[in-house]
Amino acid sequence: MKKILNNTVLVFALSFALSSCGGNSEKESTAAQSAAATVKAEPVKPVEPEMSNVLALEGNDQMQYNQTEFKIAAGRSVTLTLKHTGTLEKNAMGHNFVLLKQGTDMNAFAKKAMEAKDNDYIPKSESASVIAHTKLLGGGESDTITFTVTEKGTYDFICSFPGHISMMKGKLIVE
Ligand SMILES: [Cu+2]
Repeated sequence: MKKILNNTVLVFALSFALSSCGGNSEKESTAAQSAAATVKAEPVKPVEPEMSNVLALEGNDQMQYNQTEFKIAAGRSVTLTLKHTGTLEKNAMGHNFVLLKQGTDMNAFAKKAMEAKDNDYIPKSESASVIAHTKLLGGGESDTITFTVTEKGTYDFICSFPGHISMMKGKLIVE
């Protein structure tokens, strides 16, 4: 998106430069127009995550992840690093990454998680629903985990800190 904006700005700047220059011929302005048309006609590609086995995820003080979709290969070991880029403490704005098995009701899980403060909001009663999870992090902290998902499909990941699931959730696509 940023790149497209930059291109648009560049084209505007270019056509302005061409049209404002005194000896501007019709040919030049036509060229500028067709350049603008070319850029505008460029299809806006949907943001498709690339398949990777090294995943980087961030959480911030605004209760947001910076990514909501990852794509990985089935049966391949994956490393995920969660970084809390904010400054708020774990008690106020803690973040984690919890990858849930398919078929898990993530809202029910999150509800149970609220009662599991003593275990960093990973409810022991629901451990069978968890494929992998990071530590609960405060501002400036990070944690790296390694896991493998063998079955193809789409999996939910959430931050299980109380209330955060409303904003902090995403999909892990296993192909
Ligand atoms: Cu969180």
